[in-house]
Amino acid sequence: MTTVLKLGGSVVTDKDEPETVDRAALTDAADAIAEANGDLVVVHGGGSFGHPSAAAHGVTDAAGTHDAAGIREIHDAMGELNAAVVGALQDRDVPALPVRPLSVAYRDDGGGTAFPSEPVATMLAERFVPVAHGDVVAQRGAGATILSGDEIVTLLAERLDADRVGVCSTVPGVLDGDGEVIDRIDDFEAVASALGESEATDVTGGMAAKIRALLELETPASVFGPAQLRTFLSGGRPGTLVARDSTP
Ligand code: IP8
Repeated sequence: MTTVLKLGGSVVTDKDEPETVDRAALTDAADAIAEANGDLVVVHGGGSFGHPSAAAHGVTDAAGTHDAAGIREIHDAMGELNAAVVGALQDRDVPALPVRPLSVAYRDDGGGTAFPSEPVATMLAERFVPVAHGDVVAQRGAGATILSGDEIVTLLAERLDADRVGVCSTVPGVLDGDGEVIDRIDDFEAVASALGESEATDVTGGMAAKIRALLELETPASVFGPAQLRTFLSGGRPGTLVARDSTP
């Protein structure tokens, strides 16, 4: 059983304070992950680490830069957060290892992304827990652009033939216009108007982009909040199920 879990950047960082880890939230998430069984790949977002520095350098998933110092700054910020996540997991005896996308992933001039999954698959085979993160990656013809954690989740879930996909966000699921959790989404247009923009600086498109990407997957995905992480990791389907067909 292979599970790909996204820890939202806003879950593990204080999104309003630049480059600040939310220690209590990270501790809770690491405790829940330490209790989980089976092959697990963790992917975390940028939160107050990646997004402000990407915005400062005018880099998004569509707008690139050739400014090597800026690219390094974004990558270093994400490296700092990745070290905090890997460290919190290793403190609980989870055999977590960092996976740094800038060194392995890249985009072609049409924006198609390659993320070689062999290093991650080999880590899983050796019983490690790979921890990847949204990052800045080289793109042919554009310098470097942002590769979101959500896109990494979909790429790895496909390449690793994942059995389960979970996206842990700050909200308990995808919310409708009245603030209620939507049980299931199988069509983007049906929920598009309810999916607002992310409040803090988010250079990769917030919840709408997440749902679009998850609907591309064959494996159904669950979107839920931090309080439901244990339920998801123990086999439950909390929050919103995003599934493009009638898979139960
Ligand atoms: O928070 C973006 O990852 P995301 C990472 O998953 C950077 O969109 C570097 C902004």
